[in-house]
Amino acid sequence: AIPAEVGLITGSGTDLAAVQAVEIILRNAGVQNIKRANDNSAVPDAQVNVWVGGPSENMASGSVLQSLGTTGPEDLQDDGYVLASGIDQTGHKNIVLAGKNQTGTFYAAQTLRQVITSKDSSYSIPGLAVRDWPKMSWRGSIEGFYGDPWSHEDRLSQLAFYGEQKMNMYIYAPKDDPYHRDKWRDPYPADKVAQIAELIDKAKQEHVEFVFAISPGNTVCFSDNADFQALTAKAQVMWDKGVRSYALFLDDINKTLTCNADRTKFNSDANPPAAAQAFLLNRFKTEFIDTHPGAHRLITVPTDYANITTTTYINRFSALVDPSIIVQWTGPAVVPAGISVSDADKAKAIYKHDLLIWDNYPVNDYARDKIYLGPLYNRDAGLADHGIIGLTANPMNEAEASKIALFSIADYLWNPQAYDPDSAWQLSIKRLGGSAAEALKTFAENHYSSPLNAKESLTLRPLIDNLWTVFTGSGNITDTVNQLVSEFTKLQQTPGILRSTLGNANFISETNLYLNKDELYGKAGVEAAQMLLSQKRNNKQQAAAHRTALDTLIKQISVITQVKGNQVFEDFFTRAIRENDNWLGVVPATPFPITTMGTYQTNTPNKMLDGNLNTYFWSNSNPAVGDVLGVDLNEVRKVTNVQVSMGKSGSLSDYIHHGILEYSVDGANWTPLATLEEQSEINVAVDSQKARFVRIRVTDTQNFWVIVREFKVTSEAI
Ligand code: LTM
Repeated sequence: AIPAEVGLITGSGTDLAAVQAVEIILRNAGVQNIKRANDNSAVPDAQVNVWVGGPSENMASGSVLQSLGTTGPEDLQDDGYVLASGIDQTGHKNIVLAGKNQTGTFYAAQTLRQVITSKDSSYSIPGLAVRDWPKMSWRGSIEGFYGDPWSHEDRLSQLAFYGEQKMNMYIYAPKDDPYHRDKWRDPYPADKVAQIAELIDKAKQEHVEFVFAISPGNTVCFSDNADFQALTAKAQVMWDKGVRSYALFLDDINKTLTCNADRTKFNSDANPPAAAQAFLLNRFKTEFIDTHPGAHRLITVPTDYANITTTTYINRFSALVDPSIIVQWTGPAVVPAGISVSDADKAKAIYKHDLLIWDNYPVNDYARDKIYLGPLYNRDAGLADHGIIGLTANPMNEAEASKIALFSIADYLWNPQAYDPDSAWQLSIKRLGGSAAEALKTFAENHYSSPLNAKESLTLRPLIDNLWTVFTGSGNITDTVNQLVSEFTKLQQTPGILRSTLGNANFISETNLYLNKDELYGKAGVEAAQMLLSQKRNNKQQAAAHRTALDTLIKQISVITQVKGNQVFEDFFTRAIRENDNWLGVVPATPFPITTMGTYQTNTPNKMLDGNLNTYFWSNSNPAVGDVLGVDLNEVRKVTNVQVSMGKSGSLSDYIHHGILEYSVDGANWTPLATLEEQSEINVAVDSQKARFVRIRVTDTQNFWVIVREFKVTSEAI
């Protein structure tokens, strides 16, 4: 048990931020009196003594660790630590936080916070010995997105969060900070310098490396002295404020050399832009980094940054750029579905430099109507052993909401072997949600999927599927509907609960429109489920009342265009309305297109059912794994043949390259008909199977959109 009075023993070299953190942790654990001492004075007379600092900071901690039967952190790698608690041979209770270095001690404090438990307002710590160290050397974020940069308050809050999560790098590179990119030559105004200086100090306190980045590539004359002076002058201002790490970024620029001096100097090279860029990077390295003792390795990102096969540009860039410079790489794609060790090996072989991943998750600058509140997926555990020295994640413009994903990323980076995305996510929700964790979970799981990992509405989706199974077959419809209603009611109440109890005003304002839309989705879901129940009970009056309410809510939802619709809910409402129309006899039971993909221009899904091979459905992006398209026959029929024609002249590759053709009676349980690999024309005879739905489900990623000229299902009435 943690008593009301504890001793706190520090050494002359003990990390101050660690001591401060320990004091706050102890106070939060009910400690009222902290008796301070240092390592060469008498040990405080307290029931529990807390020793902060490893042998390099606090002379006494080694022997206390020994008396607890634990060895010190000396053999750990940098930033590792030992956290031990127990009773020594003389019966004294001790807690020791011993880092290999100061950062390690700071991390021991972060772990101390996590291992204290509370029950009935008393606090305790288990007897333990933790020996812990990071697998990945650099773990952090890069504010590298387009659109509204984070506010100063956002950044301070991020840095505090990184300290807690043992992340140690923050790269300042907001694309739309004018002084970072467009007006890179202009000095930051004094008020901005003052703010950045505050960030630098905060980062230091949180043991986070603050990397100051400039993106001059669009307008710089690479060989020009005046431009070089402008660059170093800007870097010097930040040096004076405490920056020791720099990045010069060259992503998303035109490779054409814009000034005569560059053309004269580099045009004879095998790749002039690579030669020009390497010249500037190397000059900055020798004339700025090397002349500033204490400066850390320069970081860059090349213009081809998402490759695993080489280009002439990459060949020259990697040959010419000084080997000490760290190169950022986004993985095998700009927004990759995953990053494997084989990708890392290929990247290392072509870039030939230490690689720091610029991970474009959970960034949403290319989809400003979505937020990604799921964990990081599909990064191989072994990346650190394959030339990757770290990973900085590019987050969303929504800073507070980004913390859910960043939590999982910190977890992955510290110990990739033990990383489990789903449990990291659960823990993240628990820590960030506090007493509102349950509501935060409901909210987050309905905004879960990254574009490449379609896993939306984790709780509601199976309940909706189950409803359709029971609705079209047998089972207790009342219970099934009640379960769904209760979950949709939870969704409806979630925004109110988060607004009143999350205690994070910035999270609420960032996600306000999402919360508004979810509240309406919750209400609409209740109405849709109840409409279907009334229909089953043949209660026309009640069904009509729910239908009217549903129609009104759907209109209100559609007004919030700034937030993309939730496909699971939209599909549920579409089908519920169709079931209702069919029941009322409003529309004849004609086949209806189903798809989870968006539409390009006017090439709407109904065009794949119009019997005309010259018109087609065209998706507006590459399909994600799990995306579907097909037909709802509107009643169960005997299917005898399925014929699908995809792609068209001029866009021959626009078809589903990897998929499964499958059918279903209820729209929830599916039976495979054929595996589709690289087939744009499909013709499958079916042995009079009973089905109402036939679809193709995407099973792998591809870099082509999808065109379906015709999706023809031949069937007979039962
Ligand atoms: O990824 C890189 C290297 N550059 C840009 C980022 O600034 C941007 O945020 C992401 C996501 O849109 N894509 C990029 O290409």
